[in-house]
Order: sequence, then structure tokens, then C-alpha cells
Amino acid sequence: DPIGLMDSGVGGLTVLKEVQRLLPAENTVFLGDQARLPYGPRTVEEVTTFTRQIATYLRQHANIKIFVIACNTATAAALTQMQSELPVPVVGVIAPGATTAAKVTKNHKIGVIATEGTVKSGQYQQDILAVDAQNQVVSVACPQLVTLAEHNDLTSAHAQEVVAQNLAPFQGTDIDTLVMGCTHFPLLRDAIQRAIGPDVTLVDPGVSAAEQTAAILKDKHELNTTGQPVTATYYTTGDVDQFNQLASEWLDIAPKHVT
Ligand code: DGN
Repeated sequence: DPIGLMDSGVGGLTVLKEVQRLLPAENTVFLGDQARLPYGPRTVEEVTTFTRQIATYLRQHANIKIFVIACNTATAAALTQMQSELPVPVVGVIAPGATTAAKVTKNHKIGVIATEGTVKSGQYQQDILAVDAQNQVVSVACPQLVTLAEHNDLTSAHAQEVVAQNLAPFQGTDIDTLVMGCTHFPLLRDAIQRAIGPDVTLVDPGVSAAEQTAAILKDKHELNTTGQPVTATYYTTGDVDQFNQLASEWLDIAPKHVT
């Protein structure tokens, strides 16, 4: 059975890539809900409903053995709910990212960039402080970066300018660590690093979420480690060509349409 992943759009592919890198013998199925993107400005109830619908779809169509919510906004809104409703393990991206950031920081000043929904939830702040109450967290909502990533506008002068404007609130905060708290943001990693400066360590929660996925499957003796043929299926609720444009560059794949 495959590992199932979801996002509001193409951002979750950054998590999928980490999962495929770490677990090359596993089958995967990904669903990007591009028709209803962005999730950032939506209510907790709406995002929870969408997440539940996608989990149900992936269970019925692909019989997933674990559900990775490869979207920070959906993790903030629905992780606990999904963990109590679903008969398979459910992994989010926030706790793994928060734990990594708290490990990486030396001066205890951590920045978080995310969607409005994720920032409003306060979940990163809560999880980072739970590791060490000395930590200070500065969170900034950067919804425009989601748009750049969805348009595959990652390296243009315009993209660099938008990223720099969005990160301006960190000037003078002395953060040494920045969490890319939206799964679209690792696509813009180079622009983000350039804008924030070379001394700030970027944290991609997708890497730690992939590690947590591996650990859970190993515990349950459901981890495939031998190199059998692997299937990877990609669904989008939006436009297949648009999804494909980015996905093919990022992962070398072909998506299917679903409603
Ligand atoms: N990729 C989603 C996240 O990690 O929060 C957000 C994208 C969006 O729907 N705004």
C-alpha cells in the first residue's frame, strides 16, 4: 500500500520529494487541491472539511497506509482531528519543523514564515516553546510566496523582489533560524536565502516530516526497504497542465485530473 500525501497545491511536492528520497522503495500517491487553493485565508472548519475529503478519497482509491498532511495550513487546522478519525497514522509538518528549528538555533531567536492560517493558529510558536521556553519566535504571514510558487515564478527578478519585501519584517530581529512553514516555500529556497542573508539557517519541515513518516512505518513493520517496482500517482483538482509544468521540473512526473 502507498504513502498518501496531500496539499492545497504543488507545495506538498517538496515533502513528497523528501519522502521519495528517504524511502525510495515505497509507493506514493499525492493529491494537490489546486481548485480550492489557497487554504491560507480559509476557516479552520473549511480546511478541516477539505482535508477529510482528501483523506477519504486517498483511502478509497489508493488504500493508503499512512496519511501525510504535506500542508502547514491543513496541519494546523486538522491534524488532531484527522488523527482521531482515521484508522491509519497521520503525520503533519509543523511539529517536526518546530523540533528541528529548536535544535538548530543557537541564539534562541527563530523566525517562521507561513500562511495567514498557520500564523493565526500559533502552532509553530507553541511547539517551538514546548521544546525550550527560552526561545523567541517571530512569525510573518507571506501568502504572496504561495502565488509565486504556484506560478512557477521562482527565480525571476520579480520573485526576488516579492520575497525580499515579504521578509523585510525580520530586519533587526537577529533571528539565526528561519522555518519555511509553508510547503510551497522550499521551492523558493534560493530567493529566501538571498533575502534573509547567508547567516540565517533555513529549516524545511518536509525533511523532518519524511523522517517521522519513516519512523512510524518502521515501528509498525510496514516499511518497504527492498527495491521493488515503485508506483507514484499524482492527482490535482485543478489544471493538469499547470500542475505538470511545475511538477515535471521539480519531480519529473505526470499528474491525473480528479474532481
Ligand atoms: N502549502 C500550504 C501550506 O503549507 O500551508 C499553503 C498553501 C496555501 O494554500 N495557501
